[in-house]
Amino acid sequence: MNTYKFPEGFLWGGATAANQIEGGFNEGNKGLNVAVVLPGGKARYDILTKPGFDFEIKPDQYYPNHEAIDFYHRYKEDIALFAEMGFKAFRMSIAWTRIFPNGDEIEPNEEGLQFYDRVLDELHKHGIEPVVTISHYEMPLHLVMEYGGWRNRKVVTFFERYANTILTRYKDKVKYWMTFNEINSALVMPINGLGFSIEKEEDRYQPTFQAYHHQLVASAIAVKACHEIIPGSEIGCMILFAPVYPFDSNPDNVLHALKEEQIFNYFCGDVQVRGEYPSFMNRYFKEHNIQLEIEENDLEVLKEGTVDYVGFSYYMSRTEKKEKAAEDASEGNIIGGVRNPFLEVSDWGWEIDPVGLRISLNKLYDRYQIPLFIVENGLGAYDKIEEDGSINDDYRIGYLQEHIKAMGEAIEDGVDLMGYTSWGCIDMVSMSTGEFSKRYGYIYVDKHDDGSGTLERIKKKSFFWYKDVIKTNGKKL
Ligand code: BGP
Repeated sequence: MNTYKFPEGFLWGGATAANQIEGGFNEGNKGLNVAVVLPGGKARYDILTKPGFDFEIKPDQYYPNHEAIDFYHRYKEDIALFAEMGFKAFRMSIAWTRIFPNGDEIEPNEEGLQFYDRVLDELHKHGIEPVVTISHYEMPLHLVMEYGGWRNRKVVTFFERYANTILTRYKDKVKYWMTFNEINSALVMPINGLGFSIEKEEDRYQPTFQAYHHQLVASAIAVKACHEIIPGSEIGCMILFAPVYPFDSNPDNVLHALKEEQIFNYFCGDVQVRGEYPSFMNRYFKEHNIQLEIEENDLEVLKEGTVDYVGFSYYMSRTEKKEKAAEDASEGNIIGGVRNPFLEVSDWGWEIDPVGLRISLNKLYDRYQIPLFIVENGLGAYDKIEEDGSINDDYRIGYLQEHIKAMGEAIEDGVDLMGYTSWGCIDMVSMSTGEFSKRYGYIYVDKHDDGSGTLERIKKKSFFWYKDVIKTNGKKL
């Protein structure tokens, strides 16, 4: 047993996203969204960055895995497995396109609303608290094609209608909400977050930050609505957080790392927690010729729509060097930087840094002084089924043990940490690669990159390990 003290009521659980688990991509009148339409991460970017979106949507363009893991039909079985592990919380997203198939309709799609009624009721049947992401990289494709994604101010109105609809519908079933998944990721993954990408790197700043402004206003509107519609609810922002290390003690590299941390890690969080643009953005806007179009009440809305907690994903740290690094980060490191020689990497080249999680928790809590919630953290790895049918994912247990220890240390450092929903509590489609072989789950799903498989669920060794962690509130790691 260890000495870490996790708070009573700590929200142990797991995290998922609609587009990566549900399937049923066109069932129940659901519309198409950016995330599930095109094969793999790279293919999706290439096609969507061609001017004028000159592609047709053909059946063979869908993920070979467009049924994902078929949570749409198997949610009762999966939720029973989460309950067997003792989950206190389950992070899920609501697919915007199940509620408004094209995104710009006036009336919602009742069949979509009823699906999430059933899922939320099933979670409560097992005493599991839903933690709902309003938009998890799942923008309706029609809003991308017809309006240009978040560049278009009209999308704020469409999002407000969507958020009000689900907040009202599920006000008695969901206490914990968050607005946009990894809202800051658009700087490295524009399609997922903002629903568009710009061909030439140097042209991207103005449209990206105007789109960010629209999304941040939309987030604040949803936060205000949540507080009005659901008294006692807690709604957070959600940031992809990666602490930035300077390459060495050269002050130029230390300053470069600080500026990278400000724009990537803090810009969106500052607006959503403090309710205003941070002053360091004034210089950034000037240096990148960004003139935001800010409507009359926008700044007041930002001020009123501040969040109750900071949700964030943690996978890795980032090491930055002012001059273009000789050796760039391992290609799997989707947020860039240079290779950190002190860190091992995963099967997909993501650096493994549990101390970085303790650093992240201290930095975020020092800055915001409101509860933190780790809503994504996990190890994507190749898993192997042994002769006897067992899956001995000791590498995943080791990864999670070290990161949970880092959480325990941070709590002793004085951090107010409210929960941990590890990423990919069940195997699913990888967001960045469209692959199945990149497995995160405590539960194996028999599904493969070529689309084959029985969809059978198999408990891995980590399933039983995590069950004990939750049962002992983190004492038994
Ligand atoms: C985060 C996304 C998740 C999930 C995770 C793992 O950025 O919020 O949806 O996909 O990354 O990434 P991947 O699935 O590419 O391994």
